[in-house]
Amino acid sequence: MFICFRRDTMASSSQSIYFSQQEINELNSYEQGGLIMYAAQIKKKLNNMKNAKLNIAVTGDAGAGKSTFINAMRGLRGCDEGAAKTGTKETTMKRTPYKHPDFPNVCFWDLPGFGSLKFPMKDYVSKMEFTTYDFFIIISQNRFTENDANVAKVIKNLRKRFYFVRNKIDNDIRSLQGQGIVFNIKDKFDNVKQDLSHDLMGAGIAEPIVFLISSFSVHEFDFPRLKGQLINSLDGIKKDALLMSLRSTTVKIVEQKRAQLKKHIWMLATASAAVGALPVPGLSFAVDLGLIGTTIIDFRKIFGLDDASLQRLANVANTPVGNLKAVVRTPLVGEINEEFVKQMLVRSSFAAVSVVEIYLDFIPIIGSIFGAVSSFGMTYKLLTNILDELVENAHRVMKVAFPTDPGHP
Ligand SMILES: Nc1nc2c(ncn2[C@@H]2O[C@H](COP(=O)(O)OP(=O)(O)O)[C@@H](O)[C@H]2O)c(=O)[nH]1
Ligand SMILES: [Mg+2]
Repeated sequence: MFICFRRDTMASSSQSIYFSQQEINELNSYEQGGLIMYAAQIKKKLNNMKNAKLNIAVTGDAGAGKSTFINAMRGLRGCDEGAAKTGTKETTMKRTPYKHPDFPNVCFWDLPGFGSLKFPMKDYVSKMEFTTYDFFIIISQNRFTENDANVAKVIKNLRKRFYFVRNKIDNDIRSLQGQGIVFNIKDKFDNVKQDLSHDLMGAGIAEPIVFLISSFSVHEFDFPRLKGQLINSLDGIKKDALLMSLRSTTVKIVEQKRAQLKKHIWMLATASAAVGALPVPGLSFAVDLGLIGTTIIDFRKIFGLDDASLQRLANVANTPVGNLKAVVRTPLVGEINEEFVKQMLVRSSFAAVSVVEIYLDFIPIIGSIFGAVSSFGMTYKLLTNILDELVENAHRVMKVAFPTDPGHP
């Protein structure tokens, strides 16, 4: 088998998104030690990636829509199991955590608005444990207040990021329409943003970033742009944690997930070929069938193609789940066990494996070792095919769920 390595956009090994230079040096020092040590290290990294924690704070006055926003980010409606209660009077002065239903390492923290509390800012900052978050969302249902600006200043001093989210924009649009006012939505949005930015700058925020959203419409207004900005503001494994947890509500998100997961596959293939690899009857090479099975299940969840995710998407998109399931055309959504994985490998081993393009996060010195191990190439190819198949299905599902997304081919 001929294998050609492709390093994607990486200019040099020091620019790995997942590995520090020290880790790369360590990995490359295994040249003499062989594949097993190397692969064990890679597997450790995969586990770290899976367990990467992300803590997102959402603050703002009572009634602004914090709980509804948190539910939207988790793909839930207010009535769904595990959803944050909405429309209720805030009775707690404590922060409340809401884990993502599928990716519990991603946690949204509902913080009572500073304005509703009777204690000074420094107490608010320590009680709400400001130092523990990766970034902050400051949410309002109309203009931002001085309290919002003061909270932002504290966050800035902590060298953390914050975003201003003006929620309930659907109400504004409805109210204009109700009055028979003709307006251009882009101009209207620009005006609202200018006003909000003006207020915030007046309160001492240098370059406020403002998004206009409706927490009821995750695929409309600035919601997709907000998600994009949040993803881009993070690096490495935290970036992946957020991206993978986001519901596949736009073509862009699905494609970003595909691009990012492609960079995981060489690691998964290395671990499968070396760490838990066992000879498989009927195959001429040893692989870790369990790891491949778990990976398929993880990928499926990431693209929202498991039963629970499809149901949640149907709820949010207000479409019968049967309409979504009708366009799913892959056996990858059924039961995944080791026998299933083996059959896939047996079938794919008949396909010609001539050139495998491998996306590497960095060029390992022992890169040539992969070429010698056919189980690496087979697993790599299998997982790449699986990823592409799931992505095609995710696109079909989304086209039914959100037919207005302009990104559809
Ligand atoms: N029209 C509209 N209503 C919203 C939106 N977000 C929240 N709401 C409603 O506003 C009320 C307060 O929302 P909630 O999430 O409980 O606010 P919280 O007190 O900040 O947690 C509830 O009745 C929500 O249904 C939105 O984007 N658009
Ligand atoms: Mg609430």
